[in-house]
Amino acid sequence: MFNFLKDKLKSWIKPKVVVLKPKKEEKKIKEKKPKEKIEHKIRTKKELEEERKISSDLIEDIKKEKGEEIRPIPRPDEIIEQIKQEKEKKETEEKKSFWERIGLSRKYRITEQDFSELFESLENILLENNVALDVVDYLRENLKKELVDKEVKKEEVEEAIKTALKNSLSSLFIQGFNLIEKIKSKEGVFVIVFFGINGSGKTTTIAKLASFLKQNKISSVFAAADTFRAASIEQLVKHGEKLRIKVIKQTYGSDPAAVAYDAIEYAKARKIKVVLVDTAGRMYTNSSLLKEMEKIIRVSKPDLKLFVGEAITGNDATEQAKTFNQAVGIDGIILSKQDVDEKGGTSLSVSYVTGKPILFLGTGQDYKDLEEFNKEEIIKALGLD
Ligand SMILES: Nc1nc2c(ncn2[C@@H]2O[C@H](COP(=O)(O)OP(=O)(O)OP(=O)(O)O)[C@@H](O)[C@H]2O)c(=O)[nH]1
Ligand SMILES: [Mg+2]
Repeated sequence: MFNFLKDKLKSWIKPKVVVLKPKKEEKKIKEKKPKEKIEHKIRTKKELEEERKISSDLIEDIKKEKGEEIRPIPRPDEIIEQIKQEKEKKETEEKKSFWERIGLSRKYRITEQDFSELFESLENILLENNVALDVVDYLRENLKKELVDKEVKKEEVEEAIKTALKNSLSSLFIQGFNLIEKIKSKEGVFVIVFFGINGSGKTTTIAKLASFLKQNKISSVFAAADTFRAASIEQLVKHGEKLRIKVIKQTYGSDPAAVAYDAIEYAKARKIKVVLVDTAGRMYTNSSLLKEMEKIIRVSKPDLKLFVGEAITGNDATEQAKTFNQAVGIDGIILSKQDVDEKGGTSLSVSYVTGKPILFLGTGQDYKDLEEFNKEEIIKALGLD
């Protein structure tokens, strides 16, 4: 996870090689030099000697008169040369990168211009790594507040940027809840319904979660409410056999809400604590499947509606979560396939965009590959701890 992003953020905070930019323009300034010098050599040698003599005679006269040491008055060509050098120096300064500018002073006040320059490169890194646009905008404003006009010692600049980034990223995550405690605190059966698009990992996640609940001594039953996709019921039955968990099922094409209802009744009768309702994958553009989803919710009155999205699909997963949330109001998010997502932008974006917490990360295909979401772990994985 974050293999790409971690390295990029590291080099953003501390550039390994400082390169003057843009190189080409700098060359141009250097090339200009000899040409302009020639212009000032128009005076003849004789004229220059005369000028110098007048100047040194004048100095001698003043010395005699005032009895003190004075510096010769610069000649016009010297003044022009001096102005040119100062202008060049200023231009070179302006072309220096933020890091080089900082290198010149012991204390540094980060200006808006510094920040824009800094953020431009960060923005590219974030977008390349699937961070949603809304999140990039939020980070820009947040970092700006923390960094602009901040006076930092030269040796503390990296730390200040790192801390600001860490704080901004941390604030992206909505505080979640402890699922085990939530389940235990409810009297009677606790119902969780899982939604998401086709193949996002719903059924596998349900099996992983049942195993997690078992470890916490919480019993569960599966509701095979995906009566739509071929072999979906058999898939859940297989998990049930492996985990020794009862599967409540009907035939393909039957009403998913009725399957969920049966499973809840079964759980009530057998004092089973949790009902895990598997549903068919659906695109939010499919209105009949969306209606079906609403009916499952109406009938089963779930304690939690969880969205399962694939981390690897990046902005698509973030958009799906947003749309499912608008359609049914999700309570939390599980991001599957985090193990194959090198970029990590979905986990940084989805909570901020939906305003809902990420509860678990799917990190593989085994039952044990379900991790409780912890934002500190994310910050650590990004090398910002
Ligand atoms: N690497 C990896 N693979 C996963 C993870 N979660 C699920 N998968 C795999 O993703 C594929 C689809 O998973 P399912 O659980 O069938 O997905 P689904 O959302 O139920 O699919 P539909 O029922 O067709 O909508 C399977 O091959 C899973 O093994 C994960 O966290 N990491
Ligand atoms: Mg499924």
